[in-house]
Amino acid sequence: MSTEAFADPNKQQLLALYERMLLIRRMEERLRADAAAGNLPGAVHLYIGQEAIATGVCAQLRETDWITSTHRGHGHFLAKGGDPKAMMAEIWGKRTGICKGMGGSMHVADFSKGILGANGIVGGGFAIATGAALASKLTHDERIAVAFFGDGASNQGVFMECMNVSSLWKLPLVLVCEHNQFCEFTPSAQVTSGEIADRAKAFKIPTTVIDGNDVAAVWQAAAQAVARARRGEGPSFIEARTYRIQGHLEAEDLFLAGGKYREKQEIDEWRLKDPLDRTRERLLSAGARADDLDAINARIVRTVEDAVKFAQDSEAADPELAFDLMFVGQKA
Ligand SMILES: Cc1ncc(C[n+]2csc(CCOP(=O)(O)OP(=O)(O)O)c2C)c(N)n1
Repeated sequence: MSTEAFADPNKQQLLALYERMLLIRRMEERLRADAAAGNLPGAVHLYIGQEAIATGVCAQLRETDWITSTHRGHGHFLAKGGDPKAMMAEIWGKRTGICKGMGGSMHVADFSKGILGANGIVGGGFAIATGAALASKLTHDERIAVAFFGDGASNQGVFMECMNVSSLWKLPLVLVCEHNQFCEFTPSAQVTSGEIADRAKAFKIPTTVIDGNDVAAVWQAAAQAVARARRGEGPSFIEARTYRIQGHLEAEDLFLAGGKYREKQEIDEWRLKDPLDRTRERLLSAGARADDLDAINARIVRTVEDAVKFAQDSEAADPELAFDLMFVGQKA
């Protein structure tokens, strides 16, 4: 990308980033526990270890900007300002959920916050974000669109189509590839040829490859890409290198049936690069007090407990609603 200089987040900004990452982490740790206990009605794909990416990017967005997400979408939803209670209730399959409990983990969405949805279709967000960016260009409303996607999704053909038109038409789009090293139970190197950034370069889209576990690096790269999109100069591509700490989905052991696709040692090595620990260290070096950081954590823990209680106390989703929500006017 360009060499335009963007400042590092200051201490206040870093604190806000840390708090948002903590929210995502603590929400998901609770989901992990509830998945293991068999309390959740569906599968959850956790974002643990990747929090810096959604957080750093969404911190550069306005509430009116659009994002599209993936099957691993809780982090994007929360980073863009989605309500923790409504998300938790959705995952628990409750009427008070953000989609009335009809979508579950892979469909958390809130159009009022620009969250166009998590998506169970790998690569399903590309065309939605490109369409949103086209709409924004046609209506001159200054909104930009961000598509979050995995390295696996970059092998979908629609990725090329969306890069082609967004570059040609200079759409206000930011493509954020979260390279977490795996595509389900297969290491990326076995399914993805060459460098993903080279695919974007072929369409004359500016690219940058960054450490996705460094929230300040993500924040800066996003600032640059967002500024370019708002200037009407077209799309940018960010590849954020990271690592999926949890399984592809909780309970993956059942799928693997004793099989193995990575070594524990590799996971432990990446734990040492934990984005939250690194941000905490950075804050302490910048003069933050450990007590204050612990107080933020305590506040977040209460937020998560409230969200879980709200979900548990809510009524189960109403299957009858499927007729109204999916087949408008078709009710028998
Ligand atoms: C169109 C489509 N093909 C295949 C799948 C099955 N599937 C679900 S997740 C996944 C891997 C996606 O990998 P990546 O995009 O890197 O995201 P990650 O899971 O690593 O976050 C696959 C192949 C799907 N959901 N949709």
